[in-house]
Amino acid sequence: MNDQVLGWVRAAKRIAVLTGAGMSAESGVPTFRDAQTGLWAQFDPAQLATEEAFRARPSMVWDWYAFRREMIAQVEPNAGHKALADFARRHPGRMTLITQNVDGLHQRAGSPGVLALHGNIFEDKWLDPPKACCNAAAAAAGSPPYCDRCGNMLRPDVVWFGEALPLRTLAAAEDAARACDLMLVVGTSGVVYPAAGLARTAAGKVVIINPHPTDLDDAADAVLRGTAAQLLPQLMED
Ligand code: BV8
Repeated sequence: MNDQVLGWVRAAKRIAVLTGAGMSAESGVPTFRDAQTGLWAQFDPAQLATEEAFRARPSMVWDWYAFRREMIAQVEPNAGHKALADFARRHPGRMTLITQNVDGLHQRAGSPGVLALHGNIFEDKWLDPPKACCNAAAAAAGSPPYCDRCGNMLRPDVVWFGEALPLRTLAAAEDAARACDLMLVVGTSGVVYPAAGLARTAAGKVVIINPHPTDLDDAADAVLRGTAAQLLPQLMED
């Protein structure tokens, strides 16, 4: 373990953590870089995770999310998720956890106040603004479920490409980046904005934890070539 980075963690009063899909890789959740499986193998997630794709092929996109939900429901938070949650519990108010992940694993590990920039794959919302007849609890079964009075469809409550991030969540994440004296950037390729931009607005030192090079390596004060479940328990041991 890098003693200099360990020293930065021990000395930091305000730690911001930004995580991506690599955070959940050791729980068994494929990352976006990983090849897609089955029916969706020929699609790039950035093509599927869009309102346009959903309106064009609602049942295929809905089934992709249903497949991902079923897979995520069967996995557990890994040692990396737990190390972050346990640190936050031992040091209340010292860490702000910002995630691009929609899998809810940080929340299940017990991390408080998770800033989920891209939503939650297990939540639904109406595709079009709901009318008085649109009652999600009574939606007609289907892929996707829909309002049998007006035809409005339910969609996953995640942020698709081309959609704005939840303003308050993003503002809180930007505040945490500007106020931190250390930012840990874990398991993200740093390709998707505005989330990746947080690593470039961090006031404090930036430490990247990733087994492979990322688009953010140039912004880092230190790069730890390793995995989330291996390195985070060592880093967050205090
Ligand atoms: C928006 C939810 C505007 C859905 C996702 C500049 C500024 C603003 C926008 C843009 C911009 N440039 C381009 C854009 C547009 C776009 C974008 O960024 N495109 C990219 C492709 C270039 N951004 C958007 O569209 C965003 N919206 O800007 O709206 C706007 C404003 C006002 C009004 C209207 C519109 C919305 C982006 C959110 C998209 N939704 N997820 C779903 O999940 O289905 S993004 C999704 O992909 C994930 O949430 C995640 O964010 C991203 C994948 O990235 P990573 O998490 O980094 O994962 P990846 O697989 O890439 O990498 C994994 C990493 O882990 C690797 O580095 C690997 O080495 C590492 N790893 C592997 N194993 C391990 C590991 N690390 C540690 N341990 C291990 N064991």
